[in-house]
Amino acid sequence: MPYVKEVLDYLKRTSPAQNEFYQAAEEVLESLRPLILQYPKYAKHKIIERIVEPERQILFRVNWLDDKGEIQVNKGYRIEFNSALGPYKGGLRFHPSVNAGVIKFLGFEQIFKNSLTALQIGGAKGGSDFDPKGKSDNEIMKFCQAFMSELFRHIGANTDVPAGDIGVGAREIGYMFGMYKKLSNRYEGVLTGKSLKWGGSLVRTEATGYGVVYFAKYMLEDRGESLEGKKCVVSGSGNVAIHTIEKLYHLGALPVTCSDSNGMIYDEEGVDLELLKELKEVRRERLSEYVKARPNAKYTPIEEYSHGCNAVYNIQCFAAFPCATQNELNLNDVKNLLKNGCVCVSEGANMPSTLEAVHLFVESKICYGPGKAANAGGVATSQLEMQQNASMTSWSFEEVDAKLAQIMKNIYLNASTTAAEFGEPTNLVLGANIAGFRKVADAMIEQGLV
Ligand code: NDP
Ligand code: 2IT
Repeated sequence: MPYVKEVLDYLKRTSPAQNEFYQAAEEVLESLRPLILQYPKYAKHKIIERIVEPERQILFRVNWLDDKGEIQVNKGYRIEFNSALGPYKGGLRFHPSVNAGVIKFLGFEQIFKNSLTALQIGGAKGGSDFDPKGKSDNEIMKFCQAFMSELFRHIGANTDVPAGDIGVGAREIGYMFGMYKKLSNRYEGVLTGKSLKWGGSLVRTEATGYGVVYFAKYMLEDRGESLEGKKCVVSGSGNVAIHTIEKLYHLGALPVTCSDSNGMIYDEEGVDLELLKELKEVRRERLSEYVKARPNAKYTPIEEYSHGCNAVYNIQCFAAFPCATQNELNLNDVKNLLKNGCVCVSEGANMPSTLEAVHLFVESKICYGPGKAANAGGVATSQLEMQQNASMTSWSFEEVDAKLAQIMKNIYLNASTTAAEFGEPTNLVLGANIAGFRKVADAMIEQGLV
């Protein structure tokens, strides 16, 4: 069927230089072939052509004063991709690699991820090329305020509800919420991932990482396996990686690695979670500092990785949890994982595997949970935060955690039964893409041409 190539050619022509977006679109479009062939209504209503085009893209200038009194200028983005299922929802990323193509791929993935949660949320993403590394607390505040001084007019509790992502955690959400409140004169659940002291939900901080591990647990249970006593590798050392490691310990597994953009730690006795939290959440230091407190652990700087490989995936393991960033795991890494006996991969990051890597994972028939299914626990718990804000109540940790576990189970069941319906029971890429798409597409048809 020519439509995948046609649509990709159209995207490349009309939205040039957005490689990450083409990659995300290609993966989804490939999966949708059997659905589109079987159900002519999607072609008739031109759902594919409509769904790859964001409903609205907001690009803006952010200027702010640094500590030296010098003017700094950054780019700001909010891409409101699809509102068929609810208010736009998705995180904000502050990282120097951010550009329109990165935000667009993230927003596109978010449409299907949010649909899989079965909650009422549309898909969006935003952020800036601002680099938080090395900035003072005052500079972070100034930037967040400047960013919100434009974004505030586009968002609202029933319109568009941003949250965190790379480089945006509770501190940044706090500064942005303060500015939104001042400018709009409204105290409302316009951002999620808020502090527990003023409207946040218990478990939101932990939710993405916990959800990634719940997803692995459900995939493995279906094959009579468990994580207990098993060696696991984790990449990244931010919010998602830390809480993936925490939940792995809860389930009796042994996480032995973590990484940042400069290198990786291999701690054979198990990553010291308290030390990692202290380094990353309190002291905000580089991972290389870890070995000063744990001399038995090994730090490998990125310059020493084997050519074309991520050293995290060279470590023998039962299960792998990529929790850093897009395209951190390539074909060589999959080959290394499979050679060393890895039988389960659950993605915490968004699109951490290259397209070739995804194909080999699927072909290998190991348990492979693609990001848009496996990391949906974060945004799902954000929606639970919205529910609590709207009803002016708050739920206990146990209550939210139980809801999160149930949502992850339902996402796994939905993806796996949909995969089976289309004749490939172990292919959760196919299952997640079709299940996520179908709900949005049907809503778009029912809501008419708007
Ligand atoms: P954090 O900012 O807390 O941590 C990011 C981690 O990834 C850091 O260890 C960082 O290392 C590393 N990293 C970032 N960019 C690169 C890069 N270019 N190369 C190598 N390492 C890199 O972010 P999160 O933990 O929140 O996000 C991690 C991933 O999870 C992202 O893909 C995000 O989109 C995804 N995600 C996050 C959710 C959430 O709720 N926070 C929900 C669902 C998905 P360094 O410090 O050196 O930059
Ligand atoms: O990629 C993601 O799902 C997130 N960064 C979380 C989004 C959210 O709105 O909680």
